[in-house]
Amino acid sequence: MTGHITQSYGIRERVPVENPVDAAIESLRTLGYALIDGGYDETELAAFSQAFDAAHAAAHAAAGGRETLEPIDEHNTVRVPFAYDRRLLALALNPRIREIAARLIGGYQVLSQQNGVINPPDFQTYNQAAWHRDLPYQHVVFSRPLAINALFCLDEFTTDNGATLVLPATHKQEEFPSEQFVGRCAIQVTAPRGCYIVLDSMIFHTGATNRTPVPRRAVNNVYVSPILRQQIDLPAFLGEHFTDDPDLRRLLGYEVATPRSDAEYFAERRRKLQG
Ligand SMILES: O=C(O)CCC(=O)C(=O)O
Repeated sequence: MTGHITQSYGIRERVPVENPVDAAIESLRTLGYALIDGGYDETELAAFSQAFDAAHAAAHAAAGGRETLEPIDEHNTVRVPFAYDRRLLALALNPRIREIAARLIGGYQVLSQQNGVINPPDFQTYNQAAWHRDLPYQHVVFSRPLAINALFCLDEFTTDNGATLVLPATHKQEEFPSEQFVGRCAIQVTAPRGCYIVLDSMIFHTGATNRTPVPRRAVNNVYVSPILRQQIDLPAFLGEHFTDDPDLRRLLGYEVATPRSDAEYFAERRRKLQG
C-alpha cells in the first residue's frame, strides 16, 4: 500500500504521486489532460513573448504575408516558430515536459511539430476552433500514449479569451462522443501564463471563442513515438547543421529519416550494428 487514505475502505493500492510531474502523469493517464507550470520567471516569459512576436512576423513575411496565408486558413498559425527565433526551442525542451513525454510515450520521442497558435480577438474564428484530436482522423484507442501535446500558455488562458476546451477521458474512446456528452462534460482549462496544458494527443479538444479585444497566444509542442511522421520534415527544413547535440538531433528527427532505397537501408543497418 502506498500513501495514507482517510475515510475509505477496501483500498490496498494507490497511485504514487510525489511531485508535479507524477501528478500530471496521473491526470493524463486518467483524464487525458493536465496542467503543469513551466517553471519560468517573469524575465523569461517576457523574452518568450517577444520571441513569439518576432517569429510570427518573420514566418508570415517569409510565407508571403496575410494575403497568402488567409486563403489557406494559416494566418493564425506560426509553423515551426523556433526556426524563426531560436529562443522558442526552449519551450520544446522544457525538462518537466520532456520527462512527461518520456515516461508516457517510452524511451524515444520525436518532436512532430511546434506551432504558434493565435486565438484571434473579437469573436473571430480560427483553425483550432473545432473539436479534433491532434492525431486527426484516427478512431482508435492506444493502451499507452503514442503522442503528447504540450500547449504553452504565452498569455493567460481565461474563459473570456477562449481557453482550450477538453472532453475528459475521450482519449480512451474511439468515437467522438454524443452531443449530450459534449454539452455536459466539456471542461474549459483556464491557466496562468507560463503553464503548459498537456494533452494525450487522442483527447478531443478545441479552442474556444475569444471574446476579448486581444489575441490569445500559445505554442503547441507535439511529441510522438518515432513510428509517427512529423508534420513538417524538421531535418529537411532546419538543415543538416542546425545542431550537433545528439539528444536534440534525436528529438528533432534527424535519426528517423526513411531510407529512400535498399542501399540506404543497408547502410543504416551497418551503421547501427557497427555502433
Ligand atoms: O488554441 C487552443 O486553445 C487549442 C489549440 C489546439 O487545439 C491545437 O493546437 O491543437
